[in-house]
Amino acid sequence: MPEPLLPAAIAELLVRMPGWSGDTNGLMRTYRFHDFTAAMAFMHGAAPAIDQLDHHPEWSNVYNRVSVTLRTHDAGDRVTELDVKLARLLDAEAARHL
Ligand code: H2B
Repeated sequence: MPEPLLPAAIAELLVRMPGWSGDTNGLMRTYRFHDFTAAMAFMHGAAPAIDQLDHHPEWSNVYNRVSVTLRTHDAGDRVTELDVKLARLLDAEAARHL
């Protein structure tokens, strides 16, 4: 089971994660795509890799936007390395649909 990251570690990571914000309770980002179809393609495109990682985002869609919160339920809803990994995975997939 991954350990929660310390506040200082999260702050340091966020400096090099453009678009992301958050704290020990969650990493947050809202992606904006051209339209609804692109937003859906992003969510569907990311789904297999998310399942393979076995670590899932809390995310919601409004038209062309997808808002994401990442935290680890198995670690008391704190941010762990798995959330950082998932953030990078989502950024890579989003770049394919922007
Ligand atoms: N996703 C997130 N965000 N946190 C978890 O703790 C988590 C998960 N646990 N996806 C996984 C699934 C766990 O429930 C399964 C049984 O591995």
